[in-house]
Amino acid sequence: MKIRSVEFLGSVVDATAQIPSPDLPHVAFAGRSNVGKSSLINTLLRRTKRKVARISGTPGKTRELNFYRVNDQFVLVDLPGFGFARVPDSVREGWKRLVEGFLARPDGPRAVVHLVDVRREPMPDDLRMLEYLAELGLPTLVAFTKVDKLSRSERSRMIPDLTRGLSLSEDQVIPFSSKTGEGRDLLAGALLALIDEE
Ligand SMILES: Nc1nc2c(ncn2[C@@H]2O[C@H](COP(=O)(O)OP(=O)(O)O)[C@@H](O)[C@H]2O)c(=O)[nH]1
Ligand SMILES: [Mg+2]
Repeated sequence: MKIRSVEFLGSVVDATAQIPSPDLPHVAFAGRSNVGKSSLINTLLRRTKRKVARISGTPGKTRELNFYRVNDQFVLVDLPGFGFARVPDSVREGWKRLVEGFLARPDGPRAVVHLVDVRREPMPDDLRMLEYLAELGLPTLVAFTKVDKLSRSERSRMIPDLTRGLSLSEDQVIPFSSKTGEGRDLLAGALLALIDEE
């Protein structure tokens, strides 16, 4: 995937709001806060200088869906991260309504990329999200982020363990590093294949 253009289309704070560019396929990116989502998006879109997604300014601050048109080919939807300690139930509920409502829309995303930090125990929220996506029948790729932090032996043990633990198939899983660029082309290719399938 050669990136020719990335255009910010706007934000949405309500799952029933009109979504931008509904004519193009949408792909949503999800994961707990600090998982490396902004970094992955910037690596995927090759934004090293002009970043599209802000990297960890105030984690957990964003409660909105952000839409970016890529190449007039698809719309990347950056979902708000979840899993902050000690947020009030009302905040969690708001997040759930926004994200789950958007995912379930008939004109919602065609596919989802869910991010999991390869070194961390998946959170209950990760499991719930993957279950929800399976229920909706939404094609899902899972990026295991920050693989540069693993030694070779940790890698060969932890990646299969995590894949099994999350009941994923091997071809859904993409080891990824924003630091080394590992997984970037694989993710781009898998994502385009999912979009083209439909
Ligand atoms: N070593 C390493 N650190 C990363 C990687 N991706 C993100 N980080 C770091 O993890 C932190 C959170 O990254 P960010 O992209 O803001 O995560 P977000 O909250 O999910 O958007 C930052 O300190 C990043 O520098 C990676 O692939 N490798
Ligand atoms: Mg971020």
